[in-house]
Amino acid sequence: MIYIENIFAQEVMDSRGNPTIKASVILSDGTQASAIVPSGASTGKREALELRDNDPERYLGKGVLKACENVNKTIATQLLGLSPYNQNQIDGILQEIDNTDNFSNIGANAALGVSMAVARASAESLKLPLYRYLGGANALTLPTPMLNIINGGSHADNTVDFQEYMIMPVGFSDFKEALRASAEIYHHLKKLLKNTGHITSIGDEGGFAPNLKTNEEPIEYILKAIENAGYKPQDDIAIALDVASSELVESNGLYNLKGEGRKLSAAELVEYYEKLVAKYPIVSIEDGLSEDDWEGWKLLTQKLGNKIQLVGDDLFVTNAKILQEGINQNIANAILIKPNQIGTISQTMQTIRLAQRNNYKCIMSHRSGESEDSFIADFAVALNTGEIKTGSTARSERIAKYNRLLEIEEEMVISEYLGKTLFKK
Ligand code: 2PG
Ligand code: MG
Repeated sequence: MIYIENIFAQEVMDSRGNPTIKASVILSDGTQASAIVPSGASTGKREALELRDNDPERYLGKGVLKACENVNKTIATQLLGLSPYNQNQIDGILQEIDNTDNFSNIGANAALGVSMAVARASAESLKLPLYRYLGGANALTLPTPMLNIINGGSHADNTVDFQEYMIMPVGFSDFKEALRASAEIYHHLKKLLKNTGHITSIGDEGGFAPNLKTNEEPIEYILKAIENAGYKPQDDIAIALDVASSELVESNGLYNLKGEGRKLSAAELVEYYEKLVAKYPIVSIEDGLSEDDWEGWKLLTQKLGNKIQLVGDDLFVTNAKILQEGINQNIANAILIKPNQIGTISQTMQTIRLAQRNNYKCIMSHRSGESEDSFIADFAVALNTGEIKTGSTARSERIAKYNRLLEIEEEMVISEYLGKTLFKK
């Protein structure tokens, strides 16, 4: 029987220069695999705990040595000798060791690093690609990417309030071509911004971060870039937004659009979204209202729920219990999936399956603080999420995921898996 022989963690860097955990697992057959945990900036209040050292002497308090020690001592002691192939059992033990519902003892960063590394080691020891190990014969679908090409909010130091303006290449039959079109649009957007006197420096997720006057202007720029690149807005390329409005809401319930110098009530903001959706080819809005504004969410879902995708990120925090509550109350129709919001691969899968059973769309997602780890690319294919959000076509930590998806598509074509790649629009 193959068993887990060693587990250890070390502190490495994320894409923002903050420390994060790299967990490694060694199996008795000699297989060694590692995983690096990402980290968010606009985090939801109900996310699982990311354990930081809070020692001001190191990394401005952001060190993760305690979380590493939890892996090296507490977690390793409990998992050594067990089979790596029972992911559910491993993840269940991680939850038991922690004994809270949000990993507030050992840290979700410690738990997720181990959970991912165990899955990867298992796949490698069985000589299966990670997507095939996690998804079995059902792993069929290359996801439609959502590329964040203009960054605002807490991901950039500019005047744009909405956090993410994304393009979705919806009119293509394979991933490779969809990605090519997106990269071409990105370059055209750069040219356009430059020619109109804007800065072309980029934000945390590789999108440009110009100082524009309204939250509509980025959409206008993107539409122009799509046309300049020779594509048709809507038919070839649709627009998706992540407003990340939990970052905009004030204690009086008003949403502060600082860049535009106005404050809106939830009802006014919903009306604004309706106007934007009527005017532009917007197919998806994420976190349109704040995580606590469930009344506002009800209104938003009533008004736009049968027209476009309404995605809960801070709202659901990849948590099956909270998602179930949303399903019961008819709130949103899609969920963003971020494994580190919940803490283990098995819990993430549970949430995805709950969403899929209830016809909620799933979008696999990176965090704004990322690494070269491409786990989520395989995970998206494994669970047929159909969509992935992993930044612009710039910055290697974003490109790592796209390159992995290109590789997976190629692998499926070469192996003539079901005859062709199923890139789902
Ligand atoms: C989001 C994410 C990823 P962060 O809000 O969807 O784009 O940002 O990781 O900062 O929460
Ligand atoms: Mg979000």
